[in-house]
Amino acid sequence: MSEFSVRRLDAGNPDFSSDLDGLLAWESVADTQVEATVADILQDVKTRGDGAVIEYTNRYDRRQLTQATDFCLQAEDLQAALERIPADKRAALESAAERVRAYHEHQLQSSWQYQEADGTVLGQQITAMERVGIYVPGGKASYPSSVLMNAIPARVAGVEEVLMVVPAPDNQLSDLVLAAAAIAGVDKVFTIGGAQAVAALAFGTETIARVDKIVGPGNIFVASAKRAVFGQVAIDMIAGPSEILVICDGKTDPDWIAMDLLSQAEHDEQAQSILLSPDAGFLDAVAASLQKLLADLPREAIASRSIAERGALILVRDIAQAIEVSNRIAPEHLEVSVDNPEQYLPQIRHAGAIFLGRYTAEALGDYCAGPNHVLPTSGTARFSSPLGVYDFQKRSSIIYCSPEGADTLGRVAATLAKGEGLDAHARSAEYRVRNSAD
Ligand code: HSO
Ligand code: ZN
Repeated sequence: MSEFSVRRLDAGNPDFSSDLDGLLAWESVADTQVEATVADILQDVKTRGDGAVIEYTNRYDRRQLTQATDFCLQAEDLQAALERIPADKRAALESAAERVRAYHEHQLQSSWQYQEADGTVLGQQITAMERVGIYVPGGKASYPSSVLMNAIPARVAGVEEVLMVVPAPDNQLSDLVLAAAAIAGVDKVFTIGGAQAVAALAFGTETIARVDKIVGPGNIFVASAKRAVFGQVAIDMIAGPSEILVICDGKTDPDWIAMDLLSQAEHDEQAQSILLSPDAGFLDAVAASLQKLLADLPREAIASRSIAERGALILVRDIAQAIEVSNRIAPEHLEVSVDNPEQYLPQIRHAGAIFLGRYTAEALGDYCAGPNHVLPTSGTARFSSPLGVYDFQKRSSIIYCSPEGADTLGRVAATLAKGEGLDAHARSAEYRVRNSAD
């Protein structure tokens, strides 16, 4: 077992504010070398299409593709994967998908309009994007649950075509990922990844139709490519490492809380797990539980590094102070493991997802509670929200002027247009004003 240690902080300490800054500091990797490589790949795919995609895929993923059809999976391939996976896994995926779909149906926005006294109608029309692309990483971060979380909101929004790209390094593909794609209703799957896949989705190739939005996590090349194509297409957030912050009054089983912290720590060494409690004895108990439980985790090496490097157990005065600290951190996941947790909701301002009560393990939200697990990280919950149906819908304004409305509004618009020195605007409005010759 590797050396165990976890940082202890005290919110009552005068240096706490700078301690917290140190704890939260995280460099989102922006590497100019990577950016230059990505720029070349993007340009190459933009000009040479499928040929470039095939070359990069053969080089980086050690494939032997000779033509574009070699990276296209057929509906039968997805169906076959669904039939190959064990029955219990299939049932669990289907039940998670059903719950995620039901939850997201509540997010559907609808068009609205209202009529003014003179007959003018104003409104907003909601439409879905036509085609979106989901990036699914290969290898160790290839999560079937993420396929559901990205594809289902797009489907619920009414997106016509949902494409998915997933690299198959050394021809390895996860059956669970393909089965999840089948269950979520993904239309087409291409077994490509990296910046070349992002480029193909953003610009289109002979085989891959250009999408309107690219969502889903990826490595530094993928993140850098998504940043670079933003504007050409929409993208979701650039996700940082996973985070959990637990507020506990000290009355939950310390093993439960320790395992909740470890559940995010096991994602990667840079993941961040923080516990806030007013009970110093409880912090000691959780530290002991962490040490005991880590020893038996298959991903012990990753989880213990994450806890040692980025974890913290923080003593607070009371739950109110815990919430203040949590608002400052704006965590991706916040567990409130106390009695009557709902009473604290009005004070919680910044968190990607809030898990209320001792029984609500964050892991349930990762898989099957219903809400999305694609959440704002690294403090971005201050200004952004979970991935949702609204990310695949857009709004158009509707204006219908009655003759009376055109008369009233025309006078206002013409006055403002003249003030801006824009005479065609003024005259265009005045044409529709009654007695405009007067
Ligand atoms: N906790 C991750 C999502 C996930 N967990 C996928 C397990 N699988 C998002 O922060
Ligand atoms: Zn997770």
